[in-house]
Amino acid sequence: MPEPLSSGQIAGAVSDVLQSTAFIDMHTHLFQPSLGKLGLWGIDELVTYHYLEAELFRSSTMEPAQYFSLSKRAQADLIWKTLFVDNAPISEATRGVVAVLQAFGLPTASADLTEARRFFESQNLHTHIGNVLQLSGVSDVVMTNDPLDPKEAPLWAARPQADPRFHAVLRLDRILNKWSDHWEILRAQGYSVDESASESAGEVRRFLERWITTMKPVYAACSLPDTFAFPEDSPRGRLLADAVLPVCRQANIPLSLMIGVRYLVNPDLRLAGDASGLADLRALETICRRFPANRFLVSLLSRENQHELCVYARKFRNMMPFGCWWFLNNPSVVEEVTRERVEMLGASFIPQHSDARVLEQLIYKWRNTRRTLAPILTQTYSTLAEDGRPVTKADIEHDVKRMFRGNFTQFAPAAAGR
Ligand code: FIX
Ligand code: ZN
Repeated sequence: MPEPLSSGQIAGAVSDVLQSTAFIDMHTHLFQPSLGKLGLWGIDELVTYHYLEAELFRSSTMEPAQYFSLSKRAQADLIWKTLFVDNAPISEATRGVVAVLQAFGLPTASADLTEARRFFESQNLHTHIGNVLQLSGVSDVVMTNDPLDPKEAPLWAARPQADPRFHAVLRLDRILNKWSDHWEILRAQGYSVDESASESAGEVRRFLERWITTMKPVYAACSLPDTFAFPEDSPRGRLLADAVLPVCRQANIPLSLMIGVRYLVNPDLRLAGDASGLADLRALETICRRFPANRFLVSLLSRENQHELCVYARKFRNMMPFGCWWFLNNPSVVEEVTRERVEMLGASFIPQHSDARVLEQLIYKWRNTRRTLAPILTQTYSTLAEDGRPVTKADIEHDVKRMFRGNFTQFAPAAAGR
């Protein structure tokens, strides 16, 4: 019988377990090396992350159009000067860049990016990926792969070499949210589909099956607006019910629903132009109830939707809440959301994903997650011990492994291959 921890030992045990458990990062925009230039890394990409672009325009008089006409290097120089030199990098996203520089022993308060550029330019990508995963405490990275992305789709046709550390995801935003812009592309590829998608379900199933064979995705995914409704008399409503969900059942993969985006509320900001909105979760309720044989990984963008999500997770075991997505990925909100999830769901949820778009972001996003979770888990186990149930290190290991590995591989067994 493992020794129960004394109240003074719990914090140390929690921190040990968080540090020693390798996490599965179940949603990123990173790419395996064989997908080439799609994968972003290095200081210029870190500094021009769309989170920082949004912050730049609050501290600079430059018009977005002028900013986007600059070279990547000039954009990075401007953001570095504005947000890291002229102002202290106190926001979550700017502090993240500082943490990455520190992790590689680079100066964090330089006047420019010369030394940082020299360091990253000297890295061998394969070795660098290994170092970054090591520093982040991450064993597996789940990508976001779009079969209709004109840059990405041809790369898959060339049968890219798989990397066991990277897992593919079949991203369906263009099919479900932008059917009117994309049905003719499917038709040009030989699928007899129609504009209203009233006669297209069979052909879309054929398209999805082909890409499941090509990508071997661990799940399918789609982000959805705050106005998402289901059922809905629309191409999205029809294709979700008659194509996507049947194919997911057949392939035994879950569908990830990321709900609550207000797309391009300020289009001038491009990727930084999206916002969040409160969603009516009755769509989610209906989908979970109507499709019990499907599994759903669910993340919601609105802070105000988080309580309902916990309640629905208690009603539908085919739904797995995950992550504090995008604008929620800030310690104050992660803390609030995670405490409530532990109180209502125990360890039956996935606390976080990184949503990293640049490789080295894994370092600070997972450092922050471990830093925010440590006091929450310490208080959770201390309260349990206080209430009379002795706590062992094995209990903590079990729950942390479940939250950052087991819950995901239970819903997405293809990811457990390794
Ligand atoms: O839809 C998504 O996967 C979002 O995460 C992204 O579109 C978003 O731009 C992002 O990078 C959030 O962190
Ligand atoms: Zn994302």
